[in-house]
Amino acid sequence: MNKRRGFIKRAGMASIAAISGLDVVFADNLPEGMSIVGLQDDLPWGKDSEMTLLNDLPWNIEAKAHLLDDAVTPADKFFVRNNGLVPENPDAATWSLRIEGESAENVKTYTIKELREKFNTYSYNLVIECGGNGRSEFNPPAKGNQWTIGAVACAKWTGVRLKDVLNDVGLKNDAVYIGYYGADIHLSKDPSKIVISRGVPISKALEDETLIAWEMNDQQIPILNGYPLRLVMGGWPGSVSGKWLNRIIIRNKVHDGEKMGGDSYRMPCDAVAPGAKVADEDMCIIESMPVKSLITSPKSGAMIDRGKSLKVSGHAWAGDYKVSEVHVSINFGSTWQNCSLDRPVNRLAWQRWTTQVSFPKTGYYEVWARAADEQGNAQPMVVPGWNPKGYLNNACHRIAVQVS
Ligand SMILES: Nc1nc2c(c(=O)[nH]1)N[C@H]1C(S)=C(S)[C@@H](COP(=O)(O)O)O[C@H]1N2
Ligand SMILES: [Mo]
Repeated sequence: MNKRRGFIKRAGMASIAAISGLDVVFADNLPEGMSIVGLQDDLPWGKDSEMTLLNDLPWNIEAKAHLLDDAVTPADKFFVRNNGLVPENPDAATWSLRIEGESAENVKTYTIKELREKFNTYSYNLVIECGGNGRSEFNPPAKGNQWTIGAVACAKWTGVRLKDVLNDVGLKNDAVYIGYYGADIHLSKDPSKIVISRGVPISKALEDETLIAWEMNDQQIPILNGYPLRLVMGGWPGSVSGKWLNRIIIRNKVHDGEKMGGDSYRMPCDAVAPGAKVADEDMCIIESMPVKSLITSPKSGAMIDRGKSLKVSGHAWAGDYKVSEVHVSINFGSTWQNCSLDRPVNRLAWQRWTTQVSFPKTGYYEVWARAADEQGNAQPMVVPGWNPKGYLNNACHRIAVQVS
């Protein structure tokens, strides 16, 4: 961590309280993912100073749950997951996107201006969640960024439909997959090495909501999040939403680019015991992400007076599917109460849920939230299926509340 710049100053909870004068509420033993991270200097790139820096080479930055309360995640609270180095001085005016491949009828190159002029523009609110969000809780531990709960966001994305562009290029009958390439630079700085080149089956590529986007929240995309052009495919692991997009290839087989094979973004096809070795042929590519939710208000560590009820709210999402219900529990899952749940503003957007909670007596409480999707799948209360890289932890989120 922080091999280069050392942004995070390590400090014990007591000294944080002393330095900042903050009331650090029962901080010592908060549940996993709820602890208060050491003080850090302001993050660069305009990210909110409360975001957590996991790594600065490459940049990896996550949100805390209470930062994700907005229906549309603002740029300064949008997580960053980089596998390589940010391209130097990318420029929207000169950027181009090339489409080719063995299953393309033609090879075509478009500037961003040409994309805007030639095709209809669409905007959708789309959830991007890193496949490794929640990784920090697996045991045995998985290598990689130790994401807690904040590698997820739902912004408004604007661009053209990938399907309109693919149809303009022409798909051969044998087209089954697409793959992307971006302009980021391998950590080794070796120009022949590719940072990441993932893809999706043609069916996902041809969905209405699959965008080649140049705007996030009506602004140019922040450079860390892919300026000037990126793919956005809601509901699938974030790694399919290629940033700094400059090339797409149309494939007649499953795309075999960097991080499509091995343990990358793949899960054991059948569940395995924690720590098991899994043969390559027994690993399956992750597609739609599992149902999940966050409690975004109040912030964990809330202190309330006895007799007052507490408004609890957050978001829920379920990959390609809709969330059908959200429940909360204040007694460690013994009983659950139903929350009110909004419809998504469009397909693949997260859904707001809200409820009012009353606590029967004084003491320490946790509020747990549990979403279920329209297929009948609910979130597990503890960490689900272990896998080598620690993907798809969709266990219930919980916050601590002290009633006195
Ligand atoms: N070119 C490129 N695209 C990329 C990545 C990358 O490192 N390089 N990271 C991927 C991963 S693993 C995720 S989770 C998302 C994160 O998007 P964000 O950084 O905008 O949050 O981008 C994806 N697209
Ligand atoms: Mo990711």
